[in-house]
Amino acid sequence: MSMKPHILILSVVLVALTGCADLVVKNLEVDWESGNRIATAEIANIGSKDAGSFMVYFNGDEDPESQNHRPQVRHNVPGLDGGDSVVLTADFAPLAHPDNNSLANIYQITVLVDPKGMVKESNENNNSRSVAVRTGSGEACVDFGPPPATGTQYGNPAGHSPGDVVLVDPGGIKMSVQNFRWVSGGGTFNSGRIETPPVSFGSGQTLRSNNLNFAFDFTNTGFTVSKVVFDYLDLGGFENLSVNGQPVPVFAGELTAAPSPVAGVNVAVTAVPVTGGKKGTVTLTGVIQRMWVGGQELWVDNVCARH
Ligand SMILES: [Ca+2]
Ligand SMILES: [Ca+2]
Ligand SMILES: [Ca+2]
Ligand SMILES: [Ca+2]
Repeated sequence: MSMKPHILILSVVLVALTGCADLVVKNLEVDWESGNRIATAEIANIGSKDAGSFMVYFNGDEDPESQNHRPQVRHNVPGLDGGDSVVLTADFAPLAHPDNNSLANIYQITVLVDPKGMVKESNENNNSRSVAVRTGSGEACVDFGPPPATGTQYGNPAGHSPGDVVLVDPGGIKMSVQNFRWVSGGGTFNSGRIETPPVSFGSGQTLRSNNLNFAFDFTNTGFTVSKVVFDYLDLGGFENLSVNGQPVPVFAGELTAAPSPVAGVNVAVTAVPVTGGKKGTVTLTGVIQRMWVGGQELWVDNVCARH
């Protein structure tokens, strides 16, 4: 026995009237490793009706909250059918700013679906999800981009003065420029540059020092730094190195002859020959707040601080 036509029509009308969208945050993942500041969320409509246009907010929840440049990424989704889902990505890295402590205050990411109440849903209480960041990652690295753009200048040609902060990494590492000291005494404040070095070294862009020191401040990484590692390429001249402000004045000589320990921090330097010089890795082990490094024909890459 078949359904009578008027009952069928009534059923269709009822479904159309009572059917509702129901937006949910199905999944949320956060990649906060190695300088990444990315959140990825799957938004689903588990209802029976197209949601129409709605907003999705990715909030970087902070402690303490910033007065300005509070980190938030917004998406506008034009529509989502019942049973469908969409994957949205939020890259917080470009939002790093001194006003928000370069994102170092973010302790979790919260995704809010339809925060403006544009969509009527059968359930309005399942529209958010939070995930903690920095789940013991304990690492921050500066790989010299991009950003910054290739060819970015530091020091004298950029109009900088000693002590100027010239780079703040999303991981919280701050880099400033400082005077370089010559082995013979005295010193200068010359230049630095983001570039690809003349000899295969590091990965992608690197930082060049030409009689200029770079000071790295690790006190805003959100963890106690007990190890700092960086790669160097030395194609001539002498280098400078200091750890936590020691020695005074800064060590000037071959990096491979740097004193150890310095300020209670062990300094280990490896070296292998390359055309025109040498390259290797410097490893500092101990509690490290600050480091200065510079040279005359020196390139540096992958400055990493670890818990
Ligand atoms: Ca909902
Ligand atoms: Ca809603
Ligand atoms: Ca690099
Ligand atoms: Ca040298």
